[in-house]
Amino acid sequence: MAIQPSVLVLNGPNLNLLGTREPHIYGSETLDDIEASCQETAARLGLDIDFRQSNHEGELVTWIQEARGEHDAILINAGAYSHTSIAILDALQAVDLPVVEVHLSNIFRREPFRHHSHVSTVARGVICGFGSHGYILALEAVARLIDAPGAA
Ligand code: CA2
Repeated sequence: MAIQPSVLVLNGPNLNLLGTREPHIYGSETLDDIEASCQETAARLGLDIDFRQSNHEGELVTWIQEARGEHDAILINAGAYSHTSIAILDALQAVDLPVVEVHLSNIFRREPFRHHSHVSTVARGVICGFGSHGYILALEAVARLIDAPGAA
């Protein structure tokens, strides 16, 4: 069987707490639930995914750097680092892979400090406000961008 395109799915700080607190903002699913739906979607789309979470900016930067030659695209919810991290922005720029950004909440309906995302300045597109379903929509967008076998 042919090798399938591979997508690195990165989740930033505090997203490991999903499903335990603030369900009115982030929904009641855990990050494991989201990974399971992403794996199902990836199988349908003919993609491999490598799904990870870190609370550490440097670890996310290292994973982005290491994606070169290993993955075909990056899907990222950088959490609060979206709004603050030039280091993650620089790494995404340097790796030169298509980037799709996702947020569970609609960051534009929230506090003004969430309205700007450094990640958005390098992303091919952004999906926000649809809760965990946003990850599915984002994977479908990635599949199209990289011509995955099951892309619509
Ligand atoms: O809406 C999103 O996906 C965010 O990236 C989530 C980040 C937030 O800083 C961004 O502005 C928008 C926060 C993730 C924190 O997740 C928690 C989950 C449960 C309990 C507490 C925090």
